Amino acid sequence: MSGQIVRPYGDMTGDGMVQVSFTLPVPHDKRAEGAALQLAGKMGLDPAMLVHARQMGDGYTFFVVYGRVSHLVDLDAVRVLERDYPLLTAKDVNAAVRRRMRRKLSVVGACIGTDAHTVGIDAILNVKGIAGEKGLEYYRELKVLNLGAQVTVAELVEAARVEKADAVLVSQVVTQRDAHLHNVREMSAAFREAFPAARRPLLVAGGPRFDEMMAADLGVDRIFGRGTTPREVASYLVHALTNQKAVAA
Ligand code: B12
Repeated sequence: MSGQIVRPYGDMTGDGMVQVSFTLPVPHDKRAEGAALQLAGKMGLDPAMLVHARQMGDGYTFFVVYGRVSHLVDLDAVRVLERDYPLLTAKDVNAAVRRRMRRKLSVVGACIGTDAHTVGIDAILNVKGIAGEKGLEYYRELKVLNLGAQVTVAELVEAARVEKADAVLVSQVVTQRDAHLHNVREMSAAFREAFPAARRPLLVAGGPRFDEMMAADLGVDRIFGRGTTPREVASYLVHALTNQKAVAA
């Protein structure tokens, strides 16, 4: 159906215009600008216009190129992970935990590996929260331990054991050399090794550059991407732990 096919919009509906930015390891001169246009051409931008070029330190130039692509987007072929659980208020989350678990739901969170970007996990866990929503610490029926940055997998497993964690929340922001993927795989393997299946905590990974469809591949129960809010996470925990998983007393 033609209504399901769209093209990028730049100056006019359906004109296919897009803007891309990238850096080349060359000093800024005429040849560098030509190189940027060559790359844009190979990426399928035709015509391609250089709209910005600025040297970034010695020997690197940052470019913005505006141009036309001929590709079409088929909206029917788009596959995304839709939220498949209800979004609850804090009051409903607390009530569900009280009613179904009859004890506090224990959450342990950390930023693992060498990653020191704690703003994301803090936004989800700490009272101050994000986007006008309070973090999980605010929920009376959740017991939250935020281990902070650069936590090793061994430390995380041990903390989960001591805290009798129902859920372990891991943040990964740095993606250089796919560190986020390697670290999460290592973490999930360690939890599978350390806990029998029935007692393994729910494993949740989050960060701005994860593909939410990769949970099974990474061995975790759920992935949350950029723009996640604490309420979405609290609602998911309640859904997963009080509906689907046998809750260990
Ligand atoms: C602040 C910042 C820093 C601060 C971090 C301070 C801190 N205490 O966190 C400092 C200055 C220390 C820093 C250092 C570095 N940084 Co930095 N940093 C940033 C910056 C500007 C913002 C990140 C941020 O705070 N975002 C705001 C939070 C709220 O968003 P978020 O993390 O996406 O979190 C949300 C979701 O993703 C999700 N979420 C995240 N985690 C989790 C976890 C769970 C369980 C769930 C459910 C959800 C969830 O929910 C959150 C709320 O919506 C980004 C660029 C950018 N604009 O994003 C670069 C950036 C992340 N940094 C980068 C780099 C390269 C570095 C350094 C390597 C730089 C250097 N050469 O030293 C070091 C690495 C240090 C280290 N060991 O990790 C790169 C990473 C590139 C890559 N491909 O990996 C970025 C993208 C900048 C860039 N464009 O180059 N950085």
